[in-house]
Amino acid sequence: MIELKYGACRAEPRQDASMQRFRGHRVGQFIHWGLYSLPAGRWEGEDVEFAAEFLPRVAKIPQRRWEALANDFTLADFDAGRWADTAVALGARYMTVTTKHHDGFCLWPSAHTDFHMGNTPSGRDVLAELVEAYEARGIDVFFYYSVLDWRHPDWRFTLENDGDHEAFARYLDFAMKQLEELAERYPSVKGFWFDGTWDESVKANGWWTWEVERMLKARIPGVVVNSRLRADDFGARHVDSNGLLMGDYESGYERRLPEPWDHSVAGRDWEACMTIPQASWGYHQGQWAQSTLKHPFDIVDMIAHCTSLGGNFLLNFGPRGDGSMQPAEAAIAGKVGEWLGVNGEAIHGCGFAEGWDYPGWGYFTRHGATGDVFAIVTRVPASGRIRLQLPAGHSLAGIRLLGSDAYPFKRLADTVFEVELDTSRAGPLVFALDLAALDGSASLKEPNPDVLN
Ligand code: JFZ
Repeated sequence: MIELKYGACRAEPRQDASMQRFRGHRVGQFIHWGLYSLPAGRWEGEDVEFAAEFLPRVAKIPQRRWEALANDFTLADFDAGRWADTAVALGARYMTVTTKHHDGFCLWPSAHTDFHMGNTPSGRDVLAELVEAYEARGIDVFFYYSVLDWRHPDWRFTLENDGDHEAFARYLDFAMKQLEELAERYPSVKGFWFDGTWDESVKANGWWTWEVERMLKARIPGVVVNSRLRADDFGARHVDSNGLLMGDYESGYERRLPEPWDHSVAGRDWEACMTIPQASWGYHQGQWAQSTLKHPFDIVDMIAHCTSLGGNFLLNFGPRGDGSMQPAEAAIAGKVGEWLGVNGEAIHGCGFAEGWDYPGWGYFTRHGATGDVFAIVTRVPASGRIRLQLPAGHSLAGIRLLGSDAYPFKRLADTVFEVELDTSRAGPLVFALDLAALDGSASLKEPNPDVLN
């Protein structure tokens, strides 16, 4: 172990109530909304086939013209309650919203810049409205904050000379003040999701990322912070120079998931974030994005995949410039939520099922409190049948199809069982397994009359 002043704060996952609550959520709603939602990937009549929130950089838009978008950010069709309703429909337990993205525009009236919601025609504090609407529906709110800031005069990508060092020190001071402001104005926030920390300038200031984590934790008891914030004394990111995770959970899975058989990731908390179109976080109106929307059942597959490895899944939404949700995204949320409404007991509060090998046809999950094991079938084999391979010493007393009843199965060997799938049902099937000790001494339930032994 090398001596680190700004490394990980602990070696093991947090076990306090706030962390356990976050861990049990499993499904969250990510929201990217800002001035980029107005042009929505199109500038001067041309679609720019790149993430919509990168439009000012990719299309090299002059700063004045970008700032002028604030005059059109009228919130003509914005209703925080309607957004929160889509999160409820999705079955999300938390929501993470972009308080400030790379362009520097703030969704709250910040005292430390003029580039904020308060200086748009409505002058409304969108962040306050969102916190209120989501929390009224029992959904935890998290803040995304980009440390990278394309607009601030003191931002630096690299630190080449004394002038850069001085400017960047002022920038870090500004960002710290904004974060203190967010913590003070919205004290019910449950966590922070940092982004834009990959540049050399930030990596050379690991102390500041450590200080941000400390400050937030001192001000907001239980607050949860992602690993992407952090760099250590030597500029190592996410994981410190001793191999320990910084922040409270790993947030490096972006538009990709770990291999489903990679059980090593289950040892720490993590979250994957995912776009609904192929590659844009902000609303992109072009065919390029609109033709690549993911099917709700493929999203269900990803949710099950993450849960089975002890991770959360944060599904991104890009509301439109007028504040309305994209109807296609709202519809997808509804379909995913319909599945979760029937099968959520295999997801919420569930995680990695120790001892259960990865089955090619889907995933096993286990509920943290009850110990119940679930089989989630996302890839139906050509035979229409799956094999349940139980850990040594276990037997199967019965299985139940979620949203239905006891379901027939066949014993092939002491710990191997076969289930013929009802392929007439739409969406991944989930079976709750009623396990018993192999010697029969500890059968948990009455013998199942449907067993086709
Ligand atoms: C960042 C942002 O640039 C993007 O606009 C969006 O907000 C997203 C959630 O985060 O993009 C990233 C960040 C990290 C990686 C890739 C894209 N990464 O670690 O591979």
